[in-house]
Amino acid sequence: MYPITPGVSNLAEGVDKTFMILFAISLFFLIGITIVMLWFVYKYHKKRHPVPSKSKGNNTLEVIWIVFPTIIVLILFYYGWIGFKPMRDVPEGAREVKVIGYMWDWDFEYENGKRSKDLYLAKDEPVKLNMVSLDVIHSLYIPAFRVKEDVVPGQTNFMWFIPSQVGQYEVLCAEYCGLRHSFMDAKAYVMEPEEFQSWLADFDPEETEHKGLIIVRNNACTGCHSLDGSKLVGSTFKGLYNADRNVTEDGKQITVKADDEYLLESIYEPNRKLVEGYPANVMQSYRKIITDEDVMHIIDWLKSEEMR
Ligand SMILES: [Cu+2]
Repeated sequence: MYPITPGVSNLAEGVDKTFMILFAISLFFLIGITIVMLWFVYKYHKKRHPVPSKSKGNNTLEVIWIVFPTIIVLILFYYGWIGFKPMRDVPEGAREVKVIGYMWDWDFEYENGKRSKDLYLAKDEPVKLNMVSLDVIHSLYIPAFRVKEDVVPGQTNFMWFIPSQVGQYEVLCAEYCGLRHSFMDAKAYVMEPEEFQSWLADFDPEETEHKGLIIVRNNACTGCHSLDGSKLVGSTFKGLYNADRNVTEDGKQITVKADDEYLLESIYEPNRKLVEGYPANVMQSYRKIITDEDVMHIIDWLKSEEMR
């Protein structure tokens, strides 16, 4: 359940005003048309009007129903434009955050290289999100800020806003993107600027993660393969190295060891030896995407203490 929060960004007022005007006009016509319809059903019932009458047209009516709707759509356009225009005008000096969407998670990267799974923001500071997708079309949606923008592979989209209230808000994917689309959520934390600065500074670029893990994460492998032993769309990476695997190869069931050779093959030809309990043809070949050298880093990482 998402509580209905009031809009807490500089863009919220324009969006909410447009929505309310649209809603009010729709409600007016819903009620108006329903009443007239019910009245006509009563008034022109066959019992009271056994003989249909002829009508010859009515110029006054014609003019009214051309002019009125035109005025209404122009009003809608005006408020839509007034609400939309500021969304495209990014103020100078806005903090830039890179957003990486992939099946099925979000990564946020800040100017100093710090990365996070949730979005951290400073209150009253403009932020511009530069958004890319590693696979299919996603859509970054933060209802409380009244912002939503598609994240399209092969291009960088952006949105910007100024969060105006400290708090914790929902971040969602609003474009159906596959099996675990509904898991593609995160939080947006709006903090006081000083608090945000100390959060941002709490990061040691020297303290790098294992290269294999970085490759695995950058290729979005973790969308399907967990790091903690839980079963997702694919099997987990935890404890994988040298484990026995019950697989089907050419229709025959065999048991193999997840050694270097098997791991390399599974990345390049994932459907050749299919592990029991997992569907075929879900994973594509990474031959053209992950180099032999990168595979060696991944295997090295799978051998490491944290993954055994
Ligand atoms: Cu998505």
